[in-house]
Amino acid sequence: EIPFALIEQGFEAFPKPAGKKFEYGTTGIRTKGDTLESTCYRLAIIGALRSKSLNGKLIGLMVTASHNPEPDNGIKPIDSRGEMLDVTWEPYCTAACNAVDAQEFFGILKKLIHAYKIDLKTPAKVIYGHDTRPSSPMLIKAVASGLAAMGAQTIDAGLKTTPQLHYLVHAHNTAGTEEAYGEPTEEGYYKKLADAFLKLVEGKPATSKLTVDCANGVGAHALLNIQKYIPSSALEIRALRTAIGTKGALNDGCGADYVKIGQKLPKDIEKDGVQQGDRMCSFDGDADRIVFYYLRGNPAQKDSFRLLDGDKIAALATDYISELAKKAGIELNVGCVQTAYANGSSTKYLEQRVPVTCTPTGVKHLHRAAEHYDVGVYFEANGHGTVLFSPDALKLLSEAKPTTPAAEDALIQLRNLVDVINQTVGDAISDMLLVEVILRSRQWDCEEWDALYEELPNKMLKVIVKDRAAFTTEDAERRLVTPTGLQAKIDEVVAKYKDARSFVRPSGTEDCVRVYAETGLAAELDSLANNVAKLVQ
Ligand code: NG1
Ligand code: ZN
Repeated sequence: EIPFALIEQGFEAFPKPAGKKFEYGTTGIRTKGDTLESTCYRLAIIGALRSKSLNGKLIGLMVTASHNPEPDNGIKPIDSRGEMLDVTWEPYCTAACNAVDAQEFFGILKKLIHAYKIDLKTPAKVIYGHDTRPSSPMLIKAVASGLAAMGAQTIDAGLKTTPQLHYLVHAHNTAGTEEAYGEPTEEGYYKKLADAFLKLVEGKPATSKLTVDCANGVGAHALLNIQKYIPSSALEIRALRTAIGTKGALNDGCGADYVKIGQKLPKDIEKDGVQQGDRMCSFDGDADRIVFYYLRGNPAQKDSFRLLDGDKIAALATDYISELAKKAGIELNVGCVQTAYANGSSTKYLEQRVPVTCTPTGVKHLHRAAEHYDVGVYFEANGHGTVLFSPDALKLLSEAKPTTPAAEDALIQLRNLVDVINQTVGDAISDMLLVEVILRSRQWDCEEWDALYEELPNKMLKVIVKDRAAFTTEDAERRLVTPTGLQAKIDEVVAKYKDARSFVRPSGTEDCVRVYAETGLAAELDSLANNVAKLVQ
């Protein structure tokens, strides 16, 4: 039996803001933090049911709003293998969060229990964590209360990066099995990544120091901790924007999103003595994204800023892994997954080397597509991504019998790469180490990496519209279906520009519509973006 009476108490204690409509978006439910208590309480109950439906496997609930402004927050359920929640559960989540009274909420729970034949006697086990936002403690209380009402067994993971929580879920559920992913603790996470990293760079001369913008978020905590396991002789790190406790600092003028969207350095970073050629990177607020950048040529010039985004990381990783597989004499089908936001030049570059898939925005889509390859490299342009090795690939790697020392060396590198890369989700810390390994191994700095291809000038605009739900898309979000007739108008505008591409889609995490524009001619970029945006308004 479901403990309706108990659930109802919490339901009344965490009332839904009147008139507010919640929507399960790109990564769970995300909006202003002070409106989310009811949602957190309700998703905790659904989370407990999800665990029961998976035979009591551990599932996760992460309270974060990633790169969004500090007053925002969100809650994201994590499935038992550390991946995003099964998409077929999303409509139930949306409906549950919008239920106006306890009866409607119970009705949705009953439907869910029936649809997935959930045995309520199965115990539920849920781990939850949060980032550094001021609203997190209050929301965590609502989560804990929902789980308590369900009698779930809980693990309060406290302050974690999003990828750490994904890691913990997967590590717990595989502990003691053949697939054991790692020790299911935060320390275990650091040790696993650090061990693999140290093996990968052993004997390779260290490159120059890496400057890291931690977005004043939880990434600062993780970076500080992993440095306990990676001596500065192996990787010299200069951590900036680490003010976790400072109100209003999170993602403010810094972080991966600020750098990627603005295509510029974190605000005032010159004051930290950043110099031409320095290798720099930025995490986002929950440390699941990373972008790199440096200053090329005269730093006083506007175009000296050079961004090495998710697309460039994908190119770097794809080439490197393909080469290692070849050297190791192993047939691996390496593929790459991108979204419509991938720069046209990166797609062209990758397509000349490996199969490339385009999916809708949101890592849940990329992740699933990447699983179709032996090695699936997936990155959103904004720096969210990872590399997945399929069970078959892992088997090949463990069973291969290399016949030359060079092949053996390549094989060992591949095996260690699997461990340095977070296999559950995009992870800024893990991706940072991956990039450092590849650059070190090639004895490259940013300039050589940057030279893989030249990006087409591109731009993203946010347009506030009355109802973003009026915008629906097809063809991996590259074309609008509704509002009727709008796509034809966009096509007409785009046709006027050379080598141009532009598309419009509703954001899944913010109340806006995004316009992306890309052209062969930098001088025409603003005009293209603005003209498409005008059509949308
Ligand atoms: P939306 O708001 O749906 O565009 C944004 C990012 C996604 C993803 C999510 C989750 C872009 C264009 N969109 O989604 O890639 O990272 O946030 O954080 O960067
Ligand atoms: Zn994030």
